[in-house]
Amino acid sequence: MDNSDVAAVLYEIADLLELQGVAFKPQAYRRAARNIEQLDRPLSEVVAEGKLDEVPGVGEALSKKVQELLSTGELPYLDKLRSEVPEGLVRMLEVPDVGPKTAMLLHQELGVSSVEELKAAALAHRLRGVKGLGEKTEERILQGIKVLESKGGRMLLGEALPMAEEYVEYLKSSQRVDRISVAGSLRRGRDTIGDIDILVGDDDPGAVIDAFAAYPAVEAVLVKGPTKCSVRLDGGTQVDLRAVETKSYGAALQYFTGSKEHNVALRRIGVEMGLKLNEYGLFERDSGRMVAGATEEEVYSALGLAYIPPEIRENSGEVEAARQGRVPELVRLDQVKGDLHVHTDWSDGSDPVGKVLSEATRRGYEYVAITDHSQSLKIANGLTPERLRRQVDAVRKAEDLAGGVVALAGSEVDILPDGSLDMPSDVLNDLDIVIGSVHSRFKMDRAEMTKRVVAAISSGRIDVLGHPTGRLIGQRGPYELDLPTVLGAAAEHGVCVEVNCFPDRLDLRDADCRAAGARGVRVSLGTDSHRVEHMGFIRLGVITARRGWLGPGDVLNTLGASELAKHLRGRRR
Ligand code: DGT
Ligand code: CA
Ligand code: CA
Ligand code: ZN
Repeated sequence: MDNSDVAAVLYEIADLLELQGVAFKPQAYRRAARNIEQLDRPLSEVVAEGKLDEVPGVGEALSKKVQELLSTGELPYLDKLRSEVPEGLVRMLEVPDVGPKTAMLLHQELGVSSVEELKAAALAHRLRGVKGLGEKTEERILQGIKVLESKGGRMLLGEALPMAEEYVEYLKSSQRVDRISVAGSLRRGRDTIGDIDILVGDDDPGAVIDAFAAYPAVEAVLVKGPTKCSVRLDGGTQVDLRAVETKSYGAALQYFTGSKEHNVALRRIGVEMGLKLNEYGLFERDSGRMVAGATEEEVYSALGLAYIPPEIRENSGEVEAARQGRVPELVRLDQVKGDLHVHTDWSDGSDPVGKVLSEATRRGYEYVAITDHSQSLKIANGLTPERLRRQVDAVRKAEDLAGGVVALAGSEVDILPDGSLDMPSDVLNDLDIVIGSVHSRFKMDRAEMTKRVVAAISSGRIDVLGHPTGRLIGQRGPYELDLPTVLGAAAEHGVCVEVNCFPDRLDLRDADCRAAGARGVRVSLGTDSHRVEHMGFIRLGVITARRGWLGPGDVLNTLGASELAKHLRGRRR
């Protein structure tokens, strides 16, 4: 159990207590949980030194529970609470905008005790009759249920990708295997993944299938046969393995990468040419002779198509483009020369500037932008103008010590509800890069929100519009925003739009990236890192940009350090 596991238990206790109508205690549990999360060393160490009760908020009673949890991994008190509260009521807390207080209220007033019942009550407009709730809340809750449903059992790309890579590495190292790749939506890089698909090309796949089923993280083997196996991992993720002969590997990879719609379009082309396409190869319909199959390239080529990268196989114009030999060149990770959105311990990040610069150097970057929050974002310890000026000096000094990597002194400045910026212009003008972001009043109506964002873009003070739609996958939909109008303003004022690479953001999303590219608006890739480990999320942004058909010329941070500086200097002041 690490600190965040312990904190998660305390948060759950707080929710359960609140659902029972217990006063005060929930806040105490949350406070302790927050402080434990923020500790900079393992709780077990603190316990070993007998200093647990020195952690703020952890009193005597709590300290006993935490120790019990750490030593046994269990807590009967939690089990007891869980048994006292209906499970459906707990699941209601997953609906955005439904906290324990609201859930309790709805339970008492309307007898609602599951998400399904909540949805029915909201659709029947029974929520608006409950004191303290109104029409607006009712709409928000319905919207929240929709967001929850849309995520379904899906998992984030940023979670699935490392999980699948680890699995593939394990298979490669434990068994000789001819060919192996991830396939499905994961290979196409969708922002959420239903299940993980892995394809093996080998003429004797028995051993690798056995190894697949014996993977330590497997909780249950669902299906196992000579050419396929499906498992469920601890935590519930399903993984499908398919094995084909090496000579069919390319056709199978094409087939199992999908999308279904893309495959249908390809098969149709095959039919017109008198060919049959399936997961075993491309065959002449009449003679049955195999025309292609070992590689994807030869399959596409035999269909008269240029190779189509997996990320754009969604039947949204790519087949036509490939027929005309006009498949766009897509941006690659190795073309990205720096990260343009990083937080440090000056605001709500946990690492100092120097550590960020070391990580940028380690990644082979030419530059990295330090972009902490501005003062109106109080919970994030946003910087006042004075602190930002001091930070600029600190960034310059750190750059001198860093040995080569360029440190861009920047800010992620709040776009206030009236469209003004949370930092005086003279301070902004001394920065190397400015991201403007909306962090408050998400529920403005469409016209107001659009006006707010366009005002910031037109101010001439920001270089990048940060996480432009504000969506959090599975938690919060995009705010009401007229994106074409925003992109039009960005084009006019030469402002870039961000592809925020954080796994639950990926904002702009793929389709919106494509809209930006079509209007000649460049995107800026930023990880929004709050610790240096997050800087690895950059590849998720690259995948998203690729799904939006963007090439290196559409992405601001493919510029080298000096061209980037020239671009940025030319824009403001
Ligand atoms: P997911 O898992 O929901 O995120 O989406 P996918 O695309 O990974 O779908 P999945 O796992 O059901 O199947 C993997 C691929 O296999 C899919 O992208 C295309 C191919 N595939 C599966 N079923 C069919 C089918 O009935 N027809 C065709 N043409 N292809 C299929
Ligand atoms: Ca899949
Ligand atoms: Ca599958
Ligand atoms: Zn932000």
